[in-house]
Order: sequence, then structure tokens, then C-alpha cells
Amino acid sequence: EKYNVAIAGATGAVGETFLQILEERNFPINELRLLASARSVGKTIKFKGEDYKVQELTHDSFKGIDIALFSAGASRSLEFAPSAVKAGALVIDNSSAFRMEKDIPLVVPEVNAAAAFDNNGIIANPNCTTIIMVVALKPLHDYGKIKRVVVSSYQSSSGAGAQAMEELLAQTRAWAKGEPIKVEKFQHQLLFNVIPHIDKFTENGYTKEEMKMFNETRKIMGDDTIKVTATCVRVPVISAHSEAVTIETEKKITAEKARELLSKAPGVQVLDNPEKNEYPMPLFVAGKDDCYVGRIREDITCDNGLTFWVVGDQLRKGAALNAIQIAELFIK
Ligand code: A2P
Ligand code: 11C
Repeated sequence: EKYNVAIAGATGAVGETFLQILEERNFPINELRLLASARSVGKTIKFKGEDYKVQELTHDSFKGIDIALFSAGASRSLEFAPSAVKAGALVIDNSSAFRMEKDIPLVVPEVNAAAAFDNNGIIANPNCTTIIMVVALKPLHDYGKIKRVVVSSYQSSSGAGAQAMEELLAQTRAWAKGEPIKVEKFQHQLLFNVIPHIDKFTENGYTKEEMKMFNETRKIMGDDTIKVTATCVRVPVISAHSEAVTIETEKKITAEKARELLSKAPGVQVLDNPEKNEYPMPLFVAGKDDCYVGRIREDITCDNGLTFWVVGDQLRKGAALNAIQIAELFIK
């Protein structure tokens, strides 16, 4: 069977990755409809060697569509996803619009694939930083039950979209030419800097990105007792998010046991050879599908503590790949 697939936000950073991954995985596509803003109408995008014209995203864009992949921002999802559902499409939404809605599943296939089938037409794709963390947490939680997570993220510029990624490149070129450095997409210059501020600040002092890690982790893992304290930081990296994670578990997990559990976990690769200076880094992980874990060690400051480092390509596993893996749960 082949499916009619629409991509809302086809010209964006995630949209481009959707196309790459659909092609790589040879997703069974009958018709492909590429949607973006009026600004992009008339642009052509190549898929499997053929040119596709970008169309404007409207309420009428979804006639005959089976699967609609959304990544055009939360307000576009809120506005247009219901129209896609009405037209009979299954919506997989990459934005934060629906993630915490009670009757909308929030899915990472390695963690809670079954939840996807209990949907009313929309399935939410979690935040990229959360996805990358939970694929590593899942096998550890199943074994030792996680009580608390302390995480600091090192998020790349492309997490904020194609134009934000371009801003870091433009700042680099401007610096090299001795020209003034322009700041538009981020709050501050990102080149030669790190910015401890992703998404808006909330009343409790955490940012929305940090609260997504708290709330989404509980929903995906199906355990409202897990506590997550996150500090989310933008770093001058092009692609792939890194995270330093410390967990406290009910049952002790030794470093050796963690290595064994993580080596067997789907979607995870262990790369942990400190004697050879081998650990995951964004330059190595960008473009890869799996999340890579290294620097696994027992926390010397608490009894059942474990510390590790995880890196994932946030445009792939953190966004487009996860969404397509959700779609693959439904194809025959
Ligand atoms: P466009 O390129 O036409 O602006 P990114 O996350 O990389 O910034 O990408 C955002 C995606 O969302 C792009 O494909 C962008 O299309 C799309 N988008 C932004 N605003 C709108 C809108 N008002 N209607 C439809 N698509 C939009
Ligand atoms: C970033 N993680 O790197 C963010 C972008 O909730 O989907 C994704 C925001 C979201 O900027």
C-alpha cells in the first residue's frame, strides 16, 4: 500500500530532514504535497530526483491526504491540524501545540509505541531535547526506576530552525571578514558564546524548553513521579544536541550494568572508550539516526546515582525521524 503524504513546513530545517528521511527509508508514498507559507509558493524542491512545487498551507491543503507531517510552528499546527484531521489525515505534529493535551498521545516509538494507537487523528512528536534524553532513560528506568533527573543541554543552532542555523554561519563569516556581527534570531551573539536561554522564561524561573523536559518526560515514560530539573543552553554548534544527564534511581545501576542495558536498547549506541578519547560529540553524531551515549559513570555524590552524556541529531531522532517512525507504526 502507498500513502498520500503532506508536509506542512516543507521548506524548514525539519521539513528538509523529513524529505531526506522519507527518501532514505523508501517510505511508501503515492502523492507528496509540500506546503509552506505564501512566501515559498513557486519554489521547487527535489524528492527522489523529481521536482515538486511548494504550495501554500491552507485549510484546503489536505484533501485526499493520509498522513500529514507538521513542522511549521505551533500556531500553524493549532490553526491547520484540525483541518487535516477533518480531511481524514493522520497528523503527526512536531510542534509543542498539542503535546500536553490529555487525549493526544506523545510518542517516542522506542519508549511508548503503543500509545500512538490511542489517537483522535493527531499524534504529537516530543521536543527534540526530550526525545534524545528519553531513549537513553527508558532502559535505565525499566531496570532501576528513575526518581530524579538532573540535565544540562548543549543545543545546536539548527534546533531553532533553518534561519537560526544560518545566523551562526553568517556570524562566523562576518567575524572572519572583520565585519559587524548581526544578532536577530538568538537573544545574543552565539558565535564564541553559550546562551542559557531557550524558549521563553516562565514564572518559576525555568524556561519553557526546560519545563518541556519536565512535563514531556513524565507523559512519554508514563510515570508522573519522575522529577526532571533541566538547564537548557544554546551552543555554537550547527547540528546535534548534547546533554549531560545525572539520574537517581530506586535500585542501584552500576556503570557496567548501564553499559549493558544501553547497548541492548533500541535507538541507542554506546560510545564510551575514555582511554581512546572516544565519546559522542555533535560533529560525529550529526546525520546519524541513533542517539549516542558515553561518559557513563557512577555518581560519587549520591548512593544510586548514575551520570552520562548523550548526543542525538535533533533534526533526525529529535524531530523528523521520530515523526516518520511514528508514521511507520501505521503503514502496512
Ligand atoms: P516558509 O519557508 O515559507 O517561511 P524553520 O523551523 O526551519 O524555521 O521552518 C519553518 C517552516 O514553517 C518553514 O517551512 C516555513 O515556511 C513554515 N511556515 C512559517 N510560517 C508559516 C505560515 N504562516 N504558513 C505556512 N507555513 C509557514
Ligand atoms: C531548540 N528544542 O533547540 C528547541 C526547538 O518544542 O519543538 C524545538 C522546540 C519544540 O530550539
